[in-house]
Amino acid sequence: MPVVPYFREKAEKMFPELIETWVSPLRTVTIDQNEEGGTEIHRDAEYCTRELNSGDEFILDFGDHQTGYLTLELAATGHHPDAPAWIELQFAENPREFFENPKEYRGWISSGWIQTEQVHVDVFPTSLVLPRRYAFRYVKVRTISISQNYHLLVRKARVKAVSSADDNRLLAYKTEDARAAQLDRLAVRTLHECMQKVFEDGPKRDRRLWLGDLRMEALANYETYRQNDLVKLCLYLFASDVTERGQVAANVFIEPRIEADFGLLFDYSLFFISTLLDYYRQSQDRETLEELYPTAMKQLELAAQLKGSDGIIGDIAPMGICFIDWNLDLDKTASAQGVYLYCLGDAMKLADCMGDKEKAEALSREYSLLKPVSREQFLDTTTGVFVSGKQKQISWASQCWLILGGAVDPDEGAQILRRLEQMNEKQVCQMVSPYMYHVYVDALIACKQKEKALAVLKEYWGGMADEGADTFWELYNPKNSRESPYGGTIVNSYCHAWSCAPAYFLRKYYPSDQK
Ligand code: RAM
Repeated sequence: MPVVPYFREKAEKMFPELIETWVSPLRTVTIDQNEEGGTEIHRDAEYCTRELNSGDEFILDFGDHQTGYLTLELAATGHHPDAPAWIELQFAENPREFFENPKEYRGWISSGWIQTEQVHVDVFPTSLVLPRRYAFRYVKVRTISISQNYHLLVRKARVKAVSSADDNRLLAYKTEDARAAQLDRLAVRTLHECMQKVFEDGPKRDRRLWLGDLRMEALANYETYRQNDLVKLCLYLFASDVTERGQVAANVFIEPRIEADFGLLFDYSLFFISTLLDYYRQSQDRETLEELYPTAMKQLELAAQLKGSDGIIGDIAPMGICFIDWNLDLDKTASAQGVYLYCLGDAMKLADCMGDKEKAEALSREYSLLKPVSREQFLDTTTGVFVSGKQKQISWASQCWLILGGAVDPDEGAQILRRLEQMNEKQVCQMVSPYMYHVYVDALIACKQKEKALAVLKEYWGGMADEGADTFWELYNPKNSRESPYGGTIVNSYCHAWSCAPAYFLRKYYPSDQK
């Protein structure tokens, strides 16, 4: 994709230093699976007291989610080692990962993401420093083969944990509500782990800057760490490598050099507008607004070309595909219209901030025109809810996005959401990711349903907490614990920043116990 050198050079100077913290395991454990598929964790004899032979194993528990580099101090006892120690390491964010067989994974994304490693060690004592960064709370160390003439000792294990989130800057969140406090704590930890050189989506996978994820991470960041320069860097990274037509990518690699990925997502490109608007509102950084405003407006312009004469977004292929949620059955026609409306509204506000009066007025006219048109096009008069596509699919996503887009007023939006709740679940295409649940909570708040929004936060994110989460997950379908769009849960990420919504919503809308 064509590089924009000025933005590239600016971005290159903005990468943050990572804060390094050495963390030792809290305890050694055993983990068993129970009949319901859950896991049970028990304390075990300390790892450093053991003399290991072939086939022995132990699990280190680091007490919380870590993102970093593991070092093991290895030694040998007995006769002089006459063969290498062959060791396997397995890292798990969620203990369930230990019960999934990597060899059985047949999914469509690379099994290279599965966090296992095998090493051969010839000479003792030695410090075994793993070169790759891992995301985990637990590490299983298993000896595949040790010669009968000696035993292996792991004298010490520790991890050099890395993050660009500075805990000294973390704003306090005070509440008497234990559940809210718990959700906030887990959400902040999730964000902390994903704040690296950029806002990553997840430190296990894809370890990369995605625009849709960035929008939500930035929102949570404004309520927590307020490291706004990291948002700024990410915006410049997206602006620094755009398609020939000027579309920003859905995600960007930063190593070995900055390079946009080739896959394009219609909705993610549009969210450049909202992310810039949110950033400007928080930072009042005029220079960035002025420099990136044309890139933002370009996204709207490209999307506007997809509208038919009726004002409805048609074939979105020229801008890639529409993401919305990881539910593969979802019809995205109505959601795409909602996202367009939502970003049109934000573009209008952005033009206003810029003092670009003419543009702001033109967008405002378009917005007023398109809201009723979208309502009419997608609202089904029989059921009273929005439908999408030829099959007239009813989904949570369509309702939430058209509500957020302003196709209906808050009262009607609230009625629509209530109607959906009363429908038979089988009739409704469900949400499967915290990303989409964030949008649902947002829609509830837009419809002045704060009580309900809080209940959803507590029930959905609380569900993950009750399953033992240390950080919130990429996918969570309370009705299907095997939910994965990838063809296997072993590659799912269990620390995914698009799920840090509780820190954003709780702190912004329910401060100091005003529930
Ligand atoms: C997943 C990523 C990311 C998301 C994209 C669309 O693979 O982990 O979080 O934004 O999909």
